Amino acid sequence: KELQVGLIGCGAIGRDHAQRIQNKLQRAKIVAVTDVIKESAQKVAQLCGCKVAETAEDIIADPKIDAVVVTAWDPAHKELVLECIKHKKFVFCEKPLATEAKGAKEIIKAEMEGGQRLVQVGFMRRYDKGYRQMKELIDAGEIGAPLLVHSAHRNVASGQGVTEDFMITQTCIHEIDLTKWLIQDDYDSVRCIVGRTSKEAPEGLRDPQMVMIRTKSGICIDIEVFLNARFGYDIQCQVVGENGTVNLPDPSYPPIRKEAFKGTSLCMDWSVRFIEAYDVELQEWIDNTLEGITSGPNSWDGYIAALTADLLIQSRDEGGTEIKLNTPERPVFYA
Ligand code: NAI
Ligand code: NAD
Ligand code: ISE
Repeated sequence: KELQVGLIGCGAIGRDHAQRIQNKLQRAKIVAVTDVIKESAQKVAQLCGCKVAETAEDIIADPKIDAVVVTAWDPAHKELVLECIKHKKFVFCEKPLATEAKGAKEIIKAEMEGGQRLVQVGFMRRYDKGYRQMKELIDAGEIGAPLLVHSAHRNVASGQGVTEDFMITQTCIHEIDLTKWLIQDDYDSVRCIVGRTSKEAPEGLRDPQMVMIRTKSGICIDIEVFLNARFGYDIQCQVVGENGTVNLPDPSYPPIRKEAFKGTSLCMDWSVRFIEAYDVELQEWIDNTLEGITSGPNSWDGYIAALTADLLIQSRDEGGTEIKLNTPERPVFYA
């Protein structure tokens, strides 16, 4: 059997995911795409040899479509996912599940009332080989109990229309989810501070920002979010344990020696940095959906990430106060 997929949002990642499903992955076919900008949908439909649906609702309500991929921009995710739940459609939604915890909570409520888990959130770093290797070493006790986590999320340049809130809800959201998964500990308190802003940052965007999180067991996490780092798309993570440290491996590029220089290139593009992770996450989603099950990051993970993001924004806007999280208990439904 082949999963019949409809995709909503034909921008940068929508185009990639559509082609990935159509040409690279197994057991699924993109049958329809849509976008609020008609030409974007037409371009992707042409690349995939599929039809353009007039509206997102046409895709979600189509009985011939088994499952939906949401790659629209962040503020559209909540309503689209709610609509999928209403129609009992499996949905892969790019992160964030919702731009605020309030929206994510509505999704949780609707999904639980429907009695079936239908949602997977695009936290693809959990599928990255490097992070998985780190997790295996930590779980095996190789570095002893984790004490500290240092991370950096550096983009080459902030895209058009990026706001300070997006820095948390769209960018840092990856580390918010990933770190909790990596060290298996709930968050207890959060802070976000801003200092000197880079002259490369556009008007009105305080960039970089520093996020600090303390977990329930006392692990201290720092995350640098820097959207205009210019030199590369640079994702760093180091966990410091009682007996040693473990680092996220950099992507592998061949060492070059030339003109009195020795070194390796840096990745410049987010869409290739985790390219294998996208493939693994979506293939797993396809295979599970065909079996009528879900695994991987679910709505509860999306909700906890959104809750953490809300409080980080509040902390930043209050000048960096430390705020308690009071993480709600994970319902059995999402165990
Ligand atoms: P984009 O702006 O290039 O594309 C978004 C597209 O969605 C646009 O074509 C827009 O017209 C369309 N759209 C927006 N609302 C819509 C709606 N209600 N119905 C139909 N189409 C709609 O953005 P990009 O970079 O492709 O990001 C899309 C989503 O993917 C975002 O939520 C972003 O956070 C996420 N993302 C995740 C990444 C990851 O590493 N997991 C990487 C890049 C993006
Ligand atoms: P984008 O702006 O390039 O594309 C978004 C597209 O969605 C646009 O074409 C827009 O017209 C369309 N759109 C918006 N609202 C819509 C709606 N209601 N119905 C239909 N189409 C709609 O953005 P992008 O970079 O492709 O990001 C898309 C999403 O993917 C974002 O949520 C982003 O956070 C996420 N993303 C995730 C990763 C990742 O690494 N997991 C990477 C990039 C983007
Ligand atoms: C984008 O949406 C992503 O998800 C990328 O992974 C991230 O690095 C970038 O900052 C976001 O805009």
